Amino acid sequence: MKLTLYSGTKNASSWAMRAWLALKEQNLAFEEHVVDIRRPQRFKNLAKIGEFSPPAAVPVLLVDSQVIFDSLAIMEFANEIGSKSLLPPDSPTRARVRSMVAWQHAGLSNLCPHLFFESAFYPDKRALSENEKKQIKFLFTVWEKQLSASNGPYLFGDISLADLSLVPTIIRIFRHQPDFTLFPRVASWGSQLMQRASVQEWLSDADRLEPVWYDDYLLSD
Ligand SMILES: N[C@@H](CCC(=O)N[C@@H](CS)C(=O)NCC(=O)O)C(=O)O
Repeated sequence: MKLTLYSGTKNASSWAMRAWLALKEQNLAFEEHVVDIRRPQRFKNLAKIGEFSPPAAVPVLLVDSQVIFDSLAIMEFANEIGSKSLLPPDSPTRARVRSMVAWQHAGLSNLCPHLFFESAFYPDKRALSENEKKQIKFLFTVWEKQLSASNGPYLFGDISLADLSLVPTIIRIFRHQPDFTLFPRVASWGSQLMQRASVQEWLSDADRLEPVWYDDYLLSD
């Protein structure tokens, strides 16, 4: 079975990162094609993806000649064929992991459109707005509670798709110096996640790239 991943520019493609992480965490060998999704070449490059994948977006995984699109489907596929399990063994907990993943996939919060992935790689970060701090506090409260219930080190004990799907969100929040005072478990969970070999491999490439600048960043919300 030959796996070919059409990924995206590493400091701009949070969705591709999720799929890529799941494949790496499962030790699956794959050929990677990084699609340059920066403007203006983005449009021409994604149109080419549209020739074989209906959403014309990345990530896309080819399994031999079969097309799997959407990060979530790719993550689930990696979980199924890889050597370990990224979902817990019991059904209710497995469903709760999927709840977290689905929440993230459906947008999670109003944070991401303002604190976009690209901003995690800007050399100079703006301060978080009061609204962003409020939303981060809410997410941290949810995660702290879950980490306390599972006793960590990851959200549901062992690493799962829930943790991997949240990595890009963690990166953009953690790199904007949030207040961890009330959230020690979140601080250590996020740091541990960011130290994983797979995440470090992606970040070392992403950090070397020219930042993808959007003026909107300075408007916050
Ligand atoms: N729901 C999709 C979202 C994919 C997505 O929006 N990818 C971005 C790059 S990170 C993209 O290719 N956007 C192009 C477009 O939406 O036109 C997934 O999870 O894979």
